[in-house]
Amino acid sequence: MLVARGVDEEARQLQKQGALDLWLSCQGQEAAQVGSALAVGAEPTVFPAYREHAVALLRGVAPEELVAQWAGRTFCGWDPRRLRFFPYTLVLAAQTLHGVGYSIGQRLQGLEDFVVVYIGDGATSEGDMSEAMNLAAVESASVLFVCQNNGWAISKPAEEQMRTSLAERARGFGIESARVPGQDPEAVFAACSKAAAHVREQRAPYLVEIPVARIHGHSTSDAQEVYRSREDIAQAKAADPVSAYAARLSGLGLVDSAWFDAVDAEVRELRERLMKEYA
Ligand SMILES: Cc1ncc(C[n+]2csc(CCOP(=O)(O)OP(=O)(O)O)c2C)c(N)n1
Ligand SMILES: [Mg+2]
Repeated sequence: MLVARGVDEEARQLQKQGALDLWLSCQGQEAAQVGSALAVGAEPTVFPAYREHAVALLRGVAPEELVAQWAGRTFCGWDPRRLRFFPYTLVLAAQTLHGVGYSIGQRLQGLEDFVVVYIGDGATSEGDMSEAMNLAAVESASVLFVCQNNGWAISKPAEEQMRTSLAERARGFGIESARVPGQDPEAVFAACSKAAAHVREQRAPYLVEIPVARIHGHSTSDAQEVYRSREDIAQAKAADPVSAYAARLSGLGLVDSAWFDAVDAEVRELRERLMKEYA
């Protein structure tokens, strides 16, 4: 979580300097991403949206590969086949159908068919998501949908987009689901472990909805102060999962300042690597 936070912050700075054209921050969503990624492990193929930076880093995407597309250097940046982490998908919800189709195709060939699809709350309003959930349910596809509900589709609040939770909507399609708060990586890990076991054992889809708090604007081109109350932004910052979990682990005596120093050094090195390559 600390590494993802550091890389994300460096990318934000690089964008301000004009080295990147755009950046979509994952700050506030690290616990949801790390908890879910660690719970599913290395086997499944992951179909991300576009801000799953912590998942990408855990999958082995190098920081300089992660930001390459945002500098306009390439379409993707990493090797999706080798890392089993597909390219970021900017066309909202397109990855849901790609993921379900991929899983079905893998099963037909007798290959690993466990697929994880990441999606935001706003993208679930796209027809593709409904088609993907229905197809996954009908075909009993081994797909875990992980929905990070950060409450916003750019400036459109989630409560203006839906009358039910995503977890409830999934059940309407015949997909089992759970809703777990995204501040605590251990709670996310537990819920996603259960979900992954369901997908593996039942060979059936599952949806986990994870409410998270988006700390920054939708992208570096978005001034969230225009449409979001000061209190709401302050609350998101106060609910920061990275500092909360760091404080919790320190309080329990599980990590000490030497451990934090070592992580800081790793983060500094990665940030310097990014600066050298892009600034
Ligand atoms: C098909 C399509 N329609 C509209 C857009 C413009 N757009 C980009 S991001 C976004 C909001 C997505 O919100 P959400 O799915 O909640 O993801 P978040 O950015 O909050 O992580 C919109 C409307 C797009 N990229 N693709
Ligand atoms: Mg959203």
